[in-house]
Amino acid sequence: MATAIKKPLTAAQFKKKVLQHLNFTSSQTDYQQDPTAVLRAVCLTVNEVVYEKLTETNQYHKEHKSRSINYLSLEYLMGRMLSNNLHNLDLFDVAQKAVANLGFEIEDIFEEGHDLALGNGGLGRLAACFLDSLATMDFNAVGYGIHYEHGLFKQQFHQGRQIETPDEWREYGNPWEVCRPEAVQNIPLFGHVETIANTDGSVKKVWHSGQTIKGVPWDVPIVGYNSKTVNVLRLWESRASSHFDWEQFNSGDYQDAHSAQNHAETISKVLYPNDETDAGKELRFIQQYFFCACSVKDIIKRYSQQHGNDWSQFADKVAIQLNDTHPTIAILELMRTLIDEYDFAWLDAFAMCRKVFAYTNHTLLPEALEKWSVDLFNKVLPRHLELLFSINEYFLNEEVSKMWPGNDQMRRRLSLIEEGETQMVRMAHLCVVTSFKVNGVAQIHSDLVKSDLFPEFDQLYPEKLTNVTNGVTPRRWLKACNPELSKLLDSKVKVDWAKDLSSLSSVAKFADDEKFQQKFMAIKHNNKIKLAEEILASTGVEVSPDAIFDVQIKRLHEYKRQHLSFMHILALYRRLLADPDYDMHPRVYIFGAKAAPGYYLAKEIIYAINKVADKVNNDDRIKGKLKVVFMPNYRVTLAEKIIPAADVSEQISTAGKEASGTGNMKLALNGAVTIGTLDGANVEIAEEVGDDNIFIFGNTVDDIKALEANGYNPYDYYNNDEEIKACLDWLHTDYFTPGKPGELSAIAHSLLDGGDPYRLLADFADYAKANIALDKAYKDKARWARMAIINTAKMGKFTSDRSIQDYVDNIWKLTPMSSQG
Ligand code: CBF
Repeated sequence: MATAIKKPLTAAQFKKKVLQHLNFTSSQTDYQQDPTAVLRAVCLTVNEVVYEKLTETNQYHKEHKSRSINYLSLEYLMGRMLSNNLHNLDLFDVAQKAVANLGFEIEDIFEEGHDLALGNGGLGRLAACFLDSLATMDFNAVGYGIHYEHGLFKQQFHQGRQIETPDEWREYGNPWEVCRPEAVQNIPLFGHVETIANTDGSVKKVWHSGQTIKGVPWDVPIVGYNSKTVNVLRLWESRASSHFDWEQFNSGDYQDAHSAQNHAETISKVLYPNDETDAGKELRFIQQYFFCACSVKDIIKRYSQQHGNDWSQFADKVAIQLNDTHPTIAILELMRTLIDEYDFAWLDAFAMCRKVFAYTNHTLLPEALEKWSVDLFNKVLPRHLELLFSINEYFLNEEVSKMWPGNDQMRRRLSLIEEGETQMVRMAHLCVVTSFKVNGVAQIHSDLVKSDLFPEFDQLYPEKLTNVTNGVTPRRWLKACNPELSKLLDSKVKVDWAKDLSSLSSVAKFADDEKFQQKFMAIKHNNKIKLAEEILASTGVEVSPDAIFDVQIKRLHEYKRQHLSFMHILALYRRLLADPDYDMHPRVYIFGAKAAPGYYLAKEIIYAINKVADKVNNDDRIKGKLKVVFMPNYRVTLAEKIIPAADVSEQISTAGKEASGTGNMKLALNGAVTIGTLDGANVEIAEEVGDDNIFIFGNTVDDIKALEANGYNPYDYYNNDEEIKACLDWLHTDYFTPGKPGELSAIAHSLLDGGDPYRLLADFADYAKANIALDKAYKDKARWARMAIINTAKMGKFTSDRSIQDYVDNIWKLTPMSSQG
């Protein structure tokens, strides 16, 4: 297992198979003009290798009855699959040659592919990185999610404003998925619960559902890198349990004959485009239950195929990870199944759930901690609500009251039900009570989970709360996206760094080597030239690759503070207008971000950045020293182009708000130097690269708490800092929006009268100072090259392989294929 896997095909064989698929699978002989057909044929060729490995993987785990991890996530941000699969199968060169022989550049073929954008941001991308690592490390894992018809919306700008259009990622099919009719599930919803008295005095509960939805699984193979494993991501599509009303259709009522079908299909129609906030819709609740119920049934089915009706080994063979609270209902579904369908005693079922589930918390933002109304629960899942109440009763009486006797306040605080005008179910509490481990996603975040979010739970269950710092797959985020840098690293590192990222630390010894510095920075320069072309094509703005490429790419959210960088851009622009010789190295600010469609201020920030960009980019007075571009439709594929070209990585969230971040890791891995706050994984990045190789600024978590304790007043900064005042006042004028004064006022309002909820003004001066230090460092070419190299060399900790190993050792307790004999 540990040895390198033999190349499965030669270039000649690969080409032959592509031609065969063009001829016999799609009857497309005229392929020279049709790169889409070539893409499809290439994918089908790759799939031949993939499915053979998938069969072997399945057989192995069946024979060995391996313990599995079942990753439940409402989001997977997979991006494109072809390049990644080719790299992981060691077929990249082979495919490149074969495709060149057919008259195409492999990159042009990649461009024909669609992103699988079934996620919003960090959480969904993390899930994708974890699947890659699990397969690479030969663990038995299944990812479960929803087969959304429309993934994350496409973003365009119209006169600077975000416009959303639907994502049609599989309008004409997706070569990477296969439907599995043999694994369809039927999912009940609504209805009522009947209580039947047994002759022995006990009662049996029977849920009579009001509707049944069909869950149809689509499997996307997940190919490990240089490993034996191909796992699957199983995505559930909702369909009506019967097609349509045939009689109604025949009687001419065409519309209504389809209504049940339309209703059922709505469940998997769209990904909710909110990042970290609860959409609060019944449909979202049903989505969650639908995919959890399908997945739990599937997990039980897979287990039963190996162990029949013997439940004694279930908890030894099955672990279920809840990716945030979105899949929490899986807990209640397993409880219900064990009790109602397999006659488990309540306590045994509860004990089983406590051995099987583990939960990852991804945010402290209160608005993102999901709560569902008891009424909604009762309407959609009446039986589950009963079970929830019974868990709550047990928990409060047997655990809370025993730990804190007579403490009603504590019972209220910890209860799974929040009392108030409307009773709400606290999903995170249910997770903590019922999971055997709960983890945060970076050390500082996990510490805050313990100290600020769940301190009482930490007292109650001392070993339960833990940390697993996030990571990213170096296969996609270095090897595939930055081929030139990868080659340079190959030449210096003797082991396969893509599988052992800590081996890159050996490159640190070349950080002062002039020749190596030149090569490293020449690669960065080439990547910047390519990105400059992309920027010109997508925004019409010409930028110089000699400028500093300063990158902020992530979802748009106030806590991430894109508007801090925006304010600083205004400040630089002012300085340049006041003094065109103002000493700064030319800088290009590159933004990429989608705003949730209903998030007003986030959209105003996009608009403001675009408007200021229009002005700045066309102002000859500043001699091209400052450029601002907002690249539309930020997604995985665009990130793969931006990250290798970044000089500076902006990680400037308010301390305590960004749970971890993963873009920070990807950018540093590709030699970008971070300017950031002591937040999320920035703290650990700083520890790894050392203070000399990162620009840390701003208030710490404790400072922010102190500021708040003293009564934070944004006007203190406005009145005492001439630059802040001038920049905020500028936004009320029509300088950037001729004839329309006040069009950019929303940001100023939120920072002043709105109370500056993310303490931007408190960090502004220090951020500006850190930027001066950064500018100075960049002007010193050798110093900057050293910093960039050290960043790449010291990112070993942040491979998702390390995260997965932490989960395996401390939470999941899995054994890889190779060690099972
Ligand atoms: O843990 C993965 C990421 O999750 C989020 O995106 C989330 O959705 N809660 C966090 O905001 C990120 O900090 C984190 O890296």
